[in-house]
Amino acid sequence: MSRLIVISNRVQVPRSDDEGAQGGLATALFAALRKQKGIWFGWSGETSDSKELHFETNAGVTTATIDLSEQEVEEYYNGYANRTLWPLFHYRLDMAEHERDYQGGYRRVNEIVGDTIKAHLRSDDLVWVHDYHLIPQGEILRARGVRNKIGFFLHIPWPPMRLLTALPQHRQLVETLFAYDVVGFQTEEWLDSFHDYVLNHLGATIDGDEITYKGRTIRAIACPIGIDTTEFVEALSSDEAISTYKRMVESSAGRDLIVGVDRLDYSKGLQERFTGYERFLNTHGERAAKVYLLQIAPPTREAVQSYRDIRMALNAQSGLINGAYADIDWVPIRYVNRGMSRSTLGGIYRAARIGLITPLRDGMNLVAKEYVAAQDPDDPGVLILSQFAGAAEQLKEALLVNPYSADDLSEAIERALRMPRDERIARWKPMFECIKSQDVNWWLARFIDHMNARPASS
Ligand code: GDG
Repeated sequence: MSRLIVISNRVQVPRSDDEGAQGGLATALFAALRKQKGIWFGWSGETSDSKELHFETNAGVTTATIDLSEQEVEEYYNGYANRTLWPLFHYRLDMAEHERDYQGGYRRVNEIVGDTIKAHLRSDDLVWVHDYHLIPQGEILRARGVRNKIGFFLHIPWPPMRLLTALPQHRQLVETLFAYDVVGFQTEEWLDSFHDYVLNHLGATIDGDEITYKGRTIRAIACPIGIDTTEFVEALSSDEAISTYKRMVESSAGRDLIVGVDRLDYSKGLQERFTGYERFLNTHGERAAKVYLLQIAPPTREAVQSYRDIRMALNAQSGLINGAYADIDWVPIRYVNRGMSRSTLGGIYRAARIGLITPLRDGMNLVAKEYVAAQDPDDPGVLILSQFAGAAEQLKEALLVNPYSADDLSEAIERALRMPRDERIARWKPMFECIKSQDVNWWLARFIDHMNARPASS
């Protein structure tokens, strides 16, 4: 079997007791690399001027990391990745910043990564590049003579053509994708947007999965990422998950728990969620006092101003709602700004009558899948899911809502609380079957199969 060489922005080896805001990408990649031998390359998360590669093996996964300089982090990571591409790809043209320095830093760091990795590649390695931080990596490796099969997977949405054209040099960026053998998206919707761009803007030709442009043919597919469902379900029997579940039930004092878990990010729709929940409190007085919302939101990317802004806004909003509606023995929102271990999260999900997952835009959203995985099959809770999360393409039996509409959110909460057990089971079952059959191993195997099916580069 070929080695799998994964390249992603951050290399993070999750541990079961990890309390950080472990991103979905890291969680999934670690599970993937445990199945197939290889190396995981990327930034260590540290800043220094050294470009030495550090190898380490943890729980069967070998990682190789480099540090970046402060300027590189600022231009590549905080700049082009998180101030330019992230907002634009999440349909937030208003928040996207366009600076030449960011673009230059992005290119430079991608070249550093390519130079570093090239020396460690064997001719039959499969190379798999991840996410918006590293879009041009395939082209950079090709320019250094790498002939291996190289795949790219985008974890976030691919924006509609008209939005993408607001990015200076969008064409050059998209053209770099033609250096890969396989390009994967989370959903059919993002794949459609990509098709629209390459067809109507580049003049490429599309034939089924294959796209040909300037003599180069790539395969572009929708390949939705999953969670390690079996492992997640098993972890629910851990002492920590069980004691968390009991603690939640006790501290709920007969009230229904609504849970949200999100990195503190404007794409996750937290302000709109709080507004929708407030609408529910306001319009369902009697029932409202019998529920509470636990929102876990570990801060991320705090070097970027818009992330500091959203944190301040949510502090104020949760304070206002609690001030207006709380009673001497009840607060409507428990708002927690720190990470929890995965087992603790499992216990919380299981105790929650409602999973309220309402991003404004999300490539997939793994929390929705984790919530489904954690439910008691005989008495499951209800998933309320944004129609704009990639996960909505698979989890069709959730209560799908428009996250921008406070009325929609309020009505869905009311409906979920009233939902009889039979209906909850009938909705939960097909969702569980989906996340069980299309789990992280399915995702990995499907992507790798597509890579293997490509002809070797001549
Ligand atoms: C990107 C895309 C796509 C959260 N808080 C804690 C914690 N988490 C874990 C969750 C989940 C993961 O982080 C979050 O994954 P999401 O998919 O919900 O969101 P992003 O981080 O934005 O991920 C997204 C994903 O990549 C994968 O392709 O689905 O659309 O934006 O696993 O459980 N984990 C721990 N403590 C926390 O407090 N341990």
